[in-house]
Amino acid sequence: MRTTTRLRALVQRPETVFLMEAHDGLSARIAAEAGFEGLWASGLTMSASFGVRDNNELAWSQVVEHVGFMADAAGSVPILVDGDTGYGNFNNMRRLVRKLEQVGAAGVTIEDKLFPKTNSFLRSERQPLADVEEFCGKIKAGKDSQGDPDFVVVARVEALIAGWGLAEAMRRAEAYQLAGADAILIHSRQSSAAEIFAFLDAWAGRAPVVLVPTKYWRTPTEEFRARGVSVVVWANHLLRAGISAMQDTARRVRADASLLDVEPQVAPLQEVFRLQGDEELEEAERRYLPVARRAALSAVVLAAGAGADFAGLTARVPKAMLKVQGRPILSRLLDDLAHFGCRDVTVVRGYRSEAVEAPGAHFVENAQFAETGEAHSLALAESAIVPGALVAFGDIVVKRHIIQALLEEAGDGITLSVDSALAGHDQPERVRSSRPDAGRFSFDPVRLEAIGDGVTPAASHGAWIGLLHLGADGATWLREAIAEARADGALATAPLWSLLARVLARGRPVTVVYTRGGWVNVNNLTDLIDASGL
Ligand code: SPV
Ligand code: MG
Repeated sequence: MRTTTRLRALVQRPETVFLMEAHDGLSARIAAEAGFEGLWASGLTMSASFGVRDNNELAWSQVVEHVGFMADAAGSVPILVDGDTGYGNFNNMRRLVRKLEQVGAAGVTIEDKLFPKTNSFLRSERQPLADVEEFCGKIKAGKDSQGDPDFVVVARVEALIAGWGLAEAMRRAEAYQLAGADAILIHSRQSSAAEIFAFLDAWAGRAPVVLVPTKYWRTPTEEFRARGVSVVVWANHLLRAGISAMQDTARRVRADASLLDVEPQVAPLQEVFRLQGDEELEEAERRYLPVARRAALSAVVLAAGAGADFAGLTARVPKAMLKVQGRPILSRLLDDLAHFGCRDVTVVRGYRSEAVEAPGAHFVENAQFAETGEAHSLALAESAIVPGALVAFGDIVVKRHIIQALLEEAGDGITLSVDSALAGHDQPERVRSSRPDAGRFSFDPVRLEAIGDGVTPAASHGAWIGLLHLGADGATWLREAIAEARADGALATAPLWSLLARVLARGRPVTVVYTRGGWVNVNNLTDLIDASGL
């Protein structure tokens, strides 16, 4: 149902409806969540929330734009907009109605004062009233320009506010009803509802009546219901509640120079995100974003090994800390990962662990690095095997385009970077896949068919470079493989590729992304020199 149709039904039904004031998208959502059937976009509180006066200091177009945010936030809950005097003559009113409809407002109230208006509770007797005939023309113009037949136009009578008395209020209300107003808002600044009730008695239900009991707030709500009042507007209470809470919080934080006392009292940040609708965005990201960018990127880097062939260079540091072009291999790798948004890094260290530095990383210690292998190191970091995690050897130097290509292809499963330049070579991480690297783009994913000892060097299509991405399923599959290897006693000394072979053996699809060179696995001095050339 359209919000206009909803508001019209609320105004026309016999029971009283209560509209809650809102002044921005957040308060609109809060009021809608509280269960209000309709909202009042108050001129006073919208102005106040901008820090300006209720004297048309906000331009009409700013109000319209602002109401658009409120309508988005309120969803199916209709908004009656306080349109002040219509911001000019009949012509301005026409444009106001058309624009309010476009941003999703369900109705507008205009008051019979002069532009620029003053709030009804300020210098009330001095407030000039509009000429009745001119104001009737404005109502007609508004009704004639609405595109949606259910859009509601409320005419607000300010005769009691300005001290003109009941007879004048009646004369105006009758004229406005005849001009086509859908309802009459009769306003009062008295602390008792006596003059409002006198009006209601005289009016005798000729058209729906809207009340704003800001000043006669003591009146029991039952009295409004009993008199058949159509709409009661709680016109400014969310803003005022916010002012009190903000003043109190500001004073306390200022006095304490600390958040200790305040933090438990204020809405949790999580509540802010919820009200902003973050959950919907997360859901949309699952539908529309490439997989690799959905989950926050994290990494597990295996850097426990000593590295043998370095002519004494690794006497005090593990090979991941050897420098390539002046920077440790590990630092380079972490910088490259950070470039792609990876901030959450777990480094498994073992040999000379005190020499492994990686600012911001979590460390996991593999004290048995000498007797264990890669799979054991990875298993120690099992809690970091999560969707969106990259797993990397700590001794690889890669060009960034390799990481980029991997992330672009990454799916829900497991995706590996494979160097096709090593096809036919006798590499430990040799790979056979569903097709060799044809060097051209293809829509068909390349599937891993076998890895490691299961592939003869001659039959290999390349070698895995020691970098992989885990999607939501992939993280589960890798943990399953670790559990299986642990159960059959193979985990301690197993190479990482053997876990991937286990994943394959369970029939899980593993995707290959080809690269040609552009990386070095640093295993000896020659590799170190090669890596400097990248
Ligand atoms: C408003 O909320 O802006 C109103 C009601 O118009 S009153 O402030 O009482 O005039
Ligand atoms: Mg107002």
